[in-house]
Amino acid sequence: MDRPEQSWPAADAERYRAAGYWRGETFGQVLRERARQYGDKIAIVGGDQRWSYAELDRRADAMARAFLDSGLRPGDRVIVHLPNIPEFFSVIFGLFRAGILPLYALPAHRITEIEHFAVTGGARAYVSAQSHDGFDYRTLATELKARVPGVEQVLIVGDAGADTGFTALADFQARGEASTTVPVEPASSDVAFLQISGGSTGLSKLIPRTHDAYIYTLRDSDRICGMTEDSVFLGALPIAHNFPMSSPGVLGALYVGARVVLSTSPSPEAGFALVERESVTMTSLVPPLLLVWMEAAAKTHFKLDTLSVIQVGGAKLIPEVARRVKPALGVTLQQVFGMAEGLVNYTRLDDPDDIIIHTQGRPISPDDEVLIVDDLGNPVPEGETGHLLTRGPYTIRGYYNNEAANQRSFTEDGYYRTGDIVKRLPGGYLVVQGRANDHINRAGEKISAEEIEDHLLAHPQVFDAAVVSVPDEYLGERSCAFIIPKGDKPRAVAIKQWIRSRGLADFKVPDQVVFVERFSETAAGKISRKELRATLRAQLDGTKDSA
Ligand code: OOB
Repeated sequence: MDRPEQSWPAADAERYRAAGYWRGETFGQVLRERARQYGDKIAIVGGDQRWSYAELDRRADAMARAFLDSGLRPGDRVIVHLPNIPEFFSVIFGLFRAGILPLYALPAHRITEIEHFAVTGGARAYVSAQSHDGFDYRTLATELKARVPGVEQVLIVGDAGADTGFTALADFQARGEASTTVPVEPASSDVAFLQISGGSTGLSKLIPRTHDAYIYTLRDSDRICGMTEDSVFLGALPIAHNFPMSSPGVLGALYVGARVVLSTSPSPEAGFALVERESVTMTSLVPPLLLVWMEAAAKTHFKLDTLSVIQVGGAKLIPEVARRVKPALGVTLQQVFGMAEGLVNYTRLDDPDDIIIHTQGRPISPDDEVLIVDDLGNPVPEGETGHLLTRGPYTIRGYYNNEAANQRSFTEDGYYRTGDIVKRLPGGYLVVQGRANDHINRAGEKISAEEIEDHLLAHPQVFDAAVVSVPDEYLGERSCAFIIPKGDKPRAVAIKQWIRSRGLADFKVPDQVVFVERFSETAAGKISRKELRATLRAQLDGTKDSA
């Protein structure tokens, strides 16, 4: 690992190996092994491409050689900013084999987020698609190269554009095919890639995940979720996110020799056609999408009867909706409560309905340690609500190169402070009650209030700003920006446009803008932003945009 404080203490590591969790496998070896076992069996379906395990293995080899020949070295970081397309896999498995770390960005991210990842991750290359969802990523890449000189190379899936200096991925791979470079296999205890945190306070942090620990979650997730070599998993959510990537997700599917089907849109229109055509057995959704899928299923002419499990997570699923899943879709619902930092909880497929409907599941591992504590850090009595702390065989012990965040987010004895407020039922099942800190969980997308406030404060007509979450029937939570104007009051639409113009993901644009003359006496007297936000949230009560 890069820095000792990010790794597990030697005694814990030894315990996790002895328990058979960490088996010394790397992603590169796993793919080689599956290509040997499954050869021509189709591994990945996306657009008009169908790649077998052997084909993916061959492409990954070529990519690994091309990355090394291009001057990248083991341990370097590369931003992977791709939608749900097969090339996602040739790129990441190529990087894994070369010992280079992918840093996963979400398709919704824009220049400001990507620049932050490039700088904090010290990225040397950027890989994106020509365009997706009406956005041309080549313009982002041009801006990125101008802003961050450390990003030396840009690879584009599709047309790299004239005079951009970018390389088309197909050409890059062809170079790798002609090369004789032999990559050196990384160690299984090495960091395989960097995930990004939801960014509960301030900007997103980078999460180092090792081969050993991540592959362990795939193996046990496959078992818990019933993923076998006969399964067909539909990647409908953006697969760069930890949930559809590994719970058990697309990587869990490949781990066990199943088939991955990729949808570039999470809509039921796109998803249902693929379910019927590819006989999909399992997929994962966030709660608002589940609602849309249930509604659409009542009217669709597509056959969905191969679907047997739908997993729902990323944000709280309310019991009233959970109860309707089986009748509406004829599938088993599995609730998933996880985090990119590690801990993942699942309801088990054979749990009684009551557990499946009312809880967010229990941890993957018998060695996941879960502590529920009060504000002072003392354990609460069993069954009572408190802050969730956790450590275990796949929960990180520290963020990548971020000592300040590590001080805040980890206890001295290595527990990760999740920021979630939960209670624990008999059997270890967790029920999520809310968040301790001010992030907004908008349909599973995490937004840091602080990050948006900083951008609002940069507006010339904003004197002060506070961003809060508001309960929303459809999204779970939406965002509301309270603004004290400076001089002429701007219009709400102009404020929203401002956030967009700052080069941020669209989901971070405040859903609602409310202008106030001042923060009320009680609120203004508060010392912390956190208390101010709480006071403002309480005062909201169905208010609409001010302008
Ligand atoms: C998943 O990962 P992240 O890193 O985007 O977000 C983690 C946070 C959790 O700390 C919690 O606040 C919230 O998302 N969350 C849920 C939830 N699942 C996640 N809140 C309530 N109910 C749930 N079922 O979101 C993630 C990673 C792996 C698997 C599943 C989700």
